[in-house]
Amino acid sequence: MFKAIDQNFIEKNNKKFLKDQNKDFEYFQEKLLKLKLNLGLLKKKVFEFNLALPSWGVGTGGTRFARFPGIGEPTNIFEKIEDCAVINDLTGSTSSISPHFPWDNVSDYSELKEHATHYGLNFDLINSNTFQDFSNSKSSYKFGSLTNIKKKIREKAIELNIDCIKKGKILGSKGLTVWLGDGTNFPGQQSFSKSLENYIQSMKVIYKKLPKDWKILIEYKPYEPAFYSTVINDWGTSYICAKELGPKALSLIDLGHHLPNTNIEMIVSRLLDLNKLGGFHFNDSHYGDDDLDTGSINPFRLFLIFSELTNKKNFKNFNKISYMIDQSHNVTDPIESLIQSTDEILNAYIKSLLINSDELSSLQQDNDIIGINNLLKNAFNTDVRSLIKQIRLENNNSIDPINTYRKLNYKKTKSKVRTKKIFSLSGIV
Ligand SMILES: [Mn+2]
Repeated sequence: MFKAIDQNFIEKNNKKFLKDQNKDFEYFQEKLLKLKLNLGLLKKKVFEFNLALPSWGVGTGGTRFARFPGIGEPTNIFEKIEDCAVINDLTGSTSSISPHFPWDNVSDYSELKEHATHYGLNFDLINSNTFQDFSNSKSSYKFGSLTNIKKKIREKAIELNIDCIKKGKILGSKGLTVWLGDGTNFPGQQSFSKSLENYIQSMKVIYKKLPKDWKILIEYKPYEPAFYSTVINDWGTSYICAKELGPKALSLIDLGHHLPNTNIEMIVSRLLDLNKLGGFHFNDSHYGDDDLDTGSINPFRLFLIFSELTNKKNFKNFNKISYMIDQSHNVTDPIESLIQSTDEILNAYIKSLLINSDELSSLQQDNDIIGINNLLKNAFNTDVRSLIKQIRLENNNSIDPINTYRKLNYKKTKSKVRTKKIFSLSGIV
């Protein structure tokens, strides 16, 4: 750690927040005593939680209309790693990066791994991209990739995924996330049944190539880019495929990949009960897959999701699940958004740990609904920020990461060296 930012700079900046922090943390500790919670244990749980950053998230995203890039944007995966390291040096919670291939293709993957290690980062799950063409070849993904009616195109998409596994092995990753844009815009355009069958057959070939200690995550989404039907459209379809493939196949929940008002926390519970919850893509949304910053719209929902993950029954599996941020930063500096989102996720996580599972069960036994509501709201309304700050202080990270980051003038400095024009990718990913 502390390769991207001088540790002394962080420490110096922390000093001006110390007085307030000590006061706030004292108050929080009193709260913990009342709740009969062990501070050491709580700190350990937060410290052990790892959140992966998406390589594409440090660049400015865009809508399908346009992209408005900021200054000093990373122009390649090496620079993206550098930006991720800035976030990790400041927050101490994001020591891994999730690459996307072919976007992040390089000529030497050992060199890439070394570069990340130098910055104190490792590689999380690999993402394969078969939702766009990367060459002018005739075998286009226009009508689908792993589910395409043409065998030759399915084989090409399978090959791309296998290639991702090969790259991931060198990088030290332990899994592959597959999300497809495959679907249709017209009734009757494709057979629902045949395309799902093609998907399962294609995934079986990829599954066979997985190393022993790898997992493969099936990400679902109801619509977009296909607007009439999507092959892997919901958690049920994802679960059926994961079950068909075997124990290494699990479902991935991207919070934005649901129709409005879907009870996501209930899906979390279901998939946990079925032992098929493999990972999360965190973001927030208001209308559809908006890819807004996590917790910026509905922090209470995020808290309820974590409450399912951390309850007495499920917590043993908490650290087996992969957690990643997946959002598109159109109007902010992506580094600031990712710091803020990390804070929102930690806030929701810690607040969920304040819920007493036994007390909740007993209130449920009595059908004491107001009591239950109070129990949840008391946890949700507790200000846990001083705990996050304290952990950062003790681990030499920044008490106020955004403040420290702004003092760095990082992007302005980078804009002098990152002068290469980036290929403009419009569209949310
Ligand atoms: Mn996603």
